[in-house]
Amino acid sequence: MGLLSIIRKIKRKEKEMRILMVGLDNSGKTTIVLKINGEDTSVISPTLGFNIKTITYQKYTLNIWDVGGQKTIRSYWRNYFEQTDGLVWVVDSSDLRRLDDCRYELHNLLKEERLSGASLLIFANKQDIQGALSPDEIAKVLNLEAMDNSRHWRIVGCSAYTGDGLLEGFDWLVQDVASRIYMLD
Ligand code: G3D
Repeated sequence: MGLLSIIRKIKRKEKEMRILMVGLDNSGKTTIVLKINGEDTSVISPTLGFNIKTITYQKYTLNIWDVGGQKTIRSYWRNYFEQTDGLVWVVDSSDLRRLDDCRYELHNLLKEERLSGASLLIFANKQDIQGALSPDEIAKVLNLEAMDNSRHWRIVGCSAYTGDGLLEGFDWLVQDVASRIYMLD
């Protein structure tokens, strides 16, 4: 039995998924994880290293890795790629100045071989802020249509403040990952 089959078997038993949350700093990654887990989002400090949160979502255990996005630590993202089932790329849709940077970092990340099989959810976050770009506009600016055809991806507008869109996004991601590693059970 190959290593991949063994990993699949263990995961199937535990119904675990490994989710990597990335994006530029300040995009709202930590707030999203707290909100989805029903925790207080009023006091948040920037993620300097990484946080791991294990949450139960539907019938799955999600191990969510929330990795800091400051420019100086982006080169360390690659240390977290191994065995990633789902990738969540969080965008601050109101930070128009940094969208070029955001597009560059996303496409750079997607070149990574070890992430080639991961389902990709893009959260167009901070939709509650006036002037924020819509998910369609974000998709255009980030040039998402240029992505590899084999990639499973979706963009969902959300607000980590109000919680709007978070379940829609995670539902899609978990179902998409499950359809690959648990054969749709
Ligand atoms: P990060 O983990 O990606 O670095 P954080 O981002 O979760 O630390 O969030 C960065 C800042 O954005 C925080 O504000 C947080 O409250 C705010 N934020 C996150 N999501 C939303 C959202 O959906 N809407 C709005 N309006 N703000 C959001 P502070 O003031 O603590 O820096």
